[in-house]
Amino acid sequence: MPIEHVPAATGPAEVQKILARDGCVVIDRLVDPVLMDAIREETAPYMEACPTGADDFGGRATKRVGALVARSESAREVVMNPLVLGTAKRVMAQVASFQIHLTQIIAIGPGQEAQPIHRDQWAFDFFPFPKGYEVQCNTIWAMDDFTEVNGATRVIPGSNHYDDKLQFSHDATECAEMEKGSVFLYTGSVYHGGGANQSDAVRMGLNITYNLGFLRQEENQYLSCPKEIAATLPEDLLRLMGYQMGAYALGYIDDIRDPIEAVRPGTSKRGALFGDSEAMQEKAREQLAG
Ligand SMILES: O=C(O)CCC(=O)C(=O)O
Ligand SMILES: [Fe+2]
Repeated sequence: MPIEHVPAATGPAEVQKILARDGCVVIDRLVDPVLMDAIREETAPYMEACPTGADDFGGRATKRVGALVARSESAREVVMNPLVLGTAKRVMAQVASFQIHLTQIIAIGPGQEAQPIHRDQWAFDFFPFPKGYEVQCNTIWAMDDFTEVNGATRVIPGSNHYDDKLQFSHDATECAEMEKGSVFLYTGSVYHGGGANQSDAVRMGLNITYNLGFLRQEENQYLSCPKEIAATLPEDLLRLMGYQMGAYALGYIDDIRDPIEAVRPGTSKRGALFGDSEAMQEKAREQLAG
């Protein structure tokens, strides 16, 4: 089944309808490509300083730059895109509110192999959400033209209806080719992954995702306890408050750093990247093996 493309003038109800059916859709040329260039410029120093991924899922030739609300004024405009927000509200209509899940420029470098095909909702420690109960509405904006050769996102349209924890090769996928300024929308339930970059240029995508408002702690520990007090607390208490990874990729700060680094620089067990990356990847493999 091919990926459906719709024009920028499409309404949110129509976009949500396609997402419910296919789990994905491309909205062609939704914003002026100049906005993508502005984000690239505003984040260039962070991209320069960002390390490449620590494992195969993150991508060893891939950089992931986050904290975009803080770092890029132009990214804020994209986060607040009315058609995307209108669609997200409909995709997650079963709950009182939704929120930003992550903001991240994914820069896939030349030679990067294809990312394993996955569901983004596996981030929630592989919790088996019921079919049809969407916990995320996700976007990848093309900051470059996305082509099969430079690593455009791969997806299996309709796989939002499949069983959980399945494994696929890239032969089963379609390629989300699109022009710069277009956006690929996809649910947390659709199987997809970054493509292999066989070109000699970096492929930049702007991944902005939204999730259910209730996926959080009841008392907000980060705001209830001032940072000056947090700095005086023992590490095990800090981790219990939430200054730790909740699962493989849950709760990181900025460029995929362990949140304990915000209060205790140098405390992360494996440098700054993905605190317990190997242990959490191992757990993810176990989960997939059933
Ligand atoms: O960069 C892409 O095209 C997709 C990346 C992705 O799916 C992810 O990192 O979860
Ligand atoms: Fe993903």
